[in-house]
Amino acid sequence: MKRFILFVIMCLLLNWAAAGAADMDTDAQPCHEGHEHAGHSMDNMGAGAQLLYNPAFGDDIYHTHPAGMWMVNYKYMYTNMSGLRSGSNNVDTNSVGWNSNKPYNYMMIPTGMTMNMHMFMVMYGVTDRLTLMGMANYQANNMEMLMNMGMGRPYMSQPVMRTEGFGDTELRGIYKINKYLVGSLGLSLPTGSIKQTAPMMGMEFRAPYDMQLGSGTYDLKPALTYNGLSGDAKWNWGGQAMYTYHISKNDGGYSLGDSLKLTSWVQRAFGPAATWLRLAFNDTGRIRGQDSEIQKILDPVTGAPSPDADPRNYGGRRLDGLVGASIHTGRLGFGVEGGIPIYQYVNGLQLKTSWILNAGIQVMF
Ligand SMILES: [Cu+2]
Repeated sequence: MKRFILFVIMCLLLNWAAAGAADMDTDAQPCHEGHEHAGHSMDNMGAGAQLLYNPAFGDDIYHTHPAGMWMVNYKYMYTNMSGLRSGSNNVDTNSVGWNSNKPYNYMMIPTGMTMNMHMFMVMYGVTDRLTLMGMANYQANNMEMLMNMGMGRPYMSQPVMRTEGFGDTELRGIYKINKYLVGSLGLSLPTGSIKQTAPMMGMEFRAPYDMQLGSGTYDLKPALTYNGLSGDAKWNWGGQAMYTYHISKNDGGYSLGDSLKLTSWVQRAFGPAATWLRLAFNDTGRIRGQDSEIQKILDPVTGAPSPDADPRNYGGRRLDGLVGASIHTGRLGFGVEGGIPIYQYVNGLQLKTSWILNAGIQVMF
């Protein structure tokens, strides 16, 4: 609830920023008329004008297209997690072990994880104000773990736990409210599996929540985006607030925590290239409910207790700083963006994010 209230407040702020920008607008910018969005102006905007690319190779920055225009985008998103954290403190592997009076009592100790996501997105401008978007993704997750059986026994490395497959599918309607503001509503369909399995200690379990591929629920994802462009079209800046609401519990008996995502950026164009700085903040709640199959991992006798099988070890807040660059040739654009967390707070005991990389290619026609 507090996240949703914060989402509403951020929307009011974005609205206020847009109203302020409209007030400062002079009538001396005729070249901007008819351009739906800086990131998608395909024609030259006259002397000194630049084609600006959306910093959409990282988080999606929602925008509209002119009627009849298509955009197809492929994006690769990589997340590298390494080491454990509790709250905002790092936790040494030696503080986690089984029945040996360590601060954290677990047999399985995650030490690192990589997430590879391939995203495919299609957009189409139905009218000059309304754009529809569809997005699918394919993911591959790998987790490295140590095992500790206590009683002074050593930490033993375990085979990498892997899951792979299609994730959830998103459909989104995007509406251009005015020159600066875009409102949108996404519906996420539960196409990603929540029943991936993984072997641990020679037994087959349903894999922990973070190794599953989807939310298992229909999710509503409203967003509001503010986008500004300087008079010479060289500078582009903006902000976006998005909320994810999991409508119900899934077949497994739980729902992932609702989340608030805020991002803001400043971008500068240099001829056919552009470079940007971006901040991205994410606040996600704990998992509500539990999956009785995943819960079996926590059984001290027949399981392999691992922190990520406990729904209390989910959610938290993270602020990332990112830098990116893009280049375009005609209808084709390429972009890459890298980032590291500036601030990271996790509920309970979790792996921490160490760096992220996004790279994409998009074509408009
Ligand atoms: Cu687009």
